[in-house]
Amino acid sequence: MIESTTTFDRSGFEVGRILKGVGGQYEIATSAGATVVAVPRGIFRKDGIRPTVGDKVRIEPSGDPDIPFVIADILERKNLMIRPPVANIDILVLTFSVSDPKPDLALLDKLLILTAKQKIRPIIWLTKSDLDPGSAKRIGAIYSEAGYTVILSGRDDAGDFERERETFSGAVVGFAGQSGVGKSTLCNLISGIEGMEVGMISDRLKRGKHTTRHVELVPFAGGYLIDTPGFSSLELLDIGITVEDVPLGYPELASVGESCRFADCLHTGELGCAIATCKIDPDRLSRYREFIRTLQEHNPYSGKKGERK
Ligand SMILES: Nc1nc2c(ncn2[C@@H]2O[C@H](COP(=O)(O)OP(=O)(O)OP(=O)(O)O)[C@@H](O)[C@H]2O)c(=O)[nH]1
Ligand SMILES: [Mg+2]
Ligand SMILES: [Zn+2]
Repeated sequence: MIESTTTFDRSGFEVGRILKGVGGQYEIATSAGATVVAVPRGIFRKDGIRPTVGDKVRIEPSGDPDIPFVIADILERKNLMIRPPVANIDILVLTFSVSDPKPDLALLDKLLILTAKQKIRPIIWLTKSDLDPGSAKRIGAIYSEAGYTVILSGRDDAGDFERERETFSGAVVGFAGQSGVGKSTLCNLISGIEGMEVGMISDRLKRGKHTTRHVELVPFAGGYLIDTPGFSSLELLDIGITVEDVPLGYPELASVGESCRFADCLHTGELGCAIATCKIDPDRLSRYREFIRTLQEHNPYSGKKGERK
């Protein structure tokens, strides 16, 4: 149950940001500095619009002493993530453990495509490097050479975070990744507040128990950290990614296109393709081709222009 701590009684609208939602009620930090509880106005449900954590909203008094405010309006969103369900993110920390659980690099590559499409800055954070320092270095190098910001950390050691501390300041920073990788641990470590529940790793299954059950914003350095529940699969088709979007997640492919015979070459076997001259990790390239193939199977007419010429 969310407690209302409101003290302001202004009439008219107030703007705020949704910090969390439980059972159809939303906790909102207002620009006036109060934290209030509000329910959406009935009309949202009719329109199929759901207030989402991170939303900037306009609220007004409801007249009901139990829940004193209603959400009257949702302001235009900069972006909307479905998994985790969060609006208006500046940075998404793609959190992967080098071991326990084993990193799913296809999931990482899919999230890199998604963040590029949504214009969210990705930061790759590899946790548990204490369990396998060699793999941490190897995976970290693949992605930093591709052009991404990579942070390595270990148990009770924020690792490279200090180097990137300024990047986090004033930003709305979400954490996404498989269950048990250490997202809640990182939120606690960075904020210095033991606010997030951290799961126990089951010895038998070597998997994290699904401890974080809802999305929540934690104020940090003038912005917010957003802890989210873990997830294990993401289908590109389900999140609206098309064949043309896939290359967005591969900055290392950006310049090779100029050397390919066709300007819109997808590097999947087209005539005159210059992919052999590109310095890309072979596993990343084969996952890229697999994504293109899967999406083309669902829409055979997309992304084949180069072959038809
Ligand atoms: N060895 C080691 N263990 C870690 C590290 N970071 C987190 N852990 C442990 O991993 C387990 C899972 O951590 P959580 O922070 O709950 O993971 P989560 O990503 O929030 O998991 P969900 O909420 O289920 O999505 C806990 O037992 C942590 O103590 C690390 O860098 N090294
Ligand atoms: Mg968690
Ligand atoms: Zn090519």
